[in-house]
Amino acid sequence: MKFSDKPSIYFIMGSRNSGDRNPFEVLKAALEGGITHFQLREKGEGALSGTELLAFALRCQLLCNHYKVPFIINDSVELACQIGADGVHIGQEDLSASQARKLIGKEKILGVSVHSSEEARKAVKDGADYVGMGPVFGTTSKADAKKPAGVEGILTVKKEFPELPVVGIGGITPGNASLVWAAGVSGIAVISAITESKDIAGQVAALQASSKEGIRK
Ligand code: 3NM
Repeated sequence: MKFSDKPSIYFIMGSRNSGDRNPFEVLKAALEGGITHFQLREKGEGALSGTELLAFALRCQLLCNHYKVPFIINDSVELACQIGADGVHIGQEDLSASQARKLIGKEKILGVSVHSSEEARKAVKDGADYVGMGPVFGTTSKADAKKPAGVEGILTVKKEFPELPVVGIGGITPGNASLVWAAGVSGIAVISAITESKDIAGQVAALQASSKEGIRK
């Protein structure tokens, strides 16, 4: 269930990301298309909370379980533990990765967003299974996103930690993903490339195909 040698297509979505479409239909189409990981990231205006978020998360989890795709929760270790999610993803502003690892146990997936080698070093020490690095390109999906960083940071982290799975994020599409794969990532994480696509399964296939254009290490 953790990161493997297979290129990972890591889909991220919350209830506010699917526009006019039913989020469960979008998630189902993405799962059908072959995403390898799903992260529930509930943010923004009108974000669900409490029992509504719990119900939403449980439906997403059921779908992911059906397709045997790891179900990862952004930020809330509490929610992840409550429903037995497969993992959590945390940022630098959340609780520390070592605290998160203690709370979720050894078997669950722990992902940490990092922006430098120093943060990556700490994430590794704290027990992260993978790190997310971004935004690689410009993104409109994250209100407080930093400036696009390109792939330099990814190259630096991969040099120091060749075995550490790195997932690139931010503005990634089938058209530019090969640049990210070429930097040595294990996976690419996307929101809008999938949520805004008319042909979701085709888009997931195109993201997968892009990994063959890049030179994966
Ligand atoms: N985190 P899209 S960028 C959730 O830089 C998220 O850490 C980022 O959405 C980071 O694929 C981002 O639509 C948004 O650009 C990714």
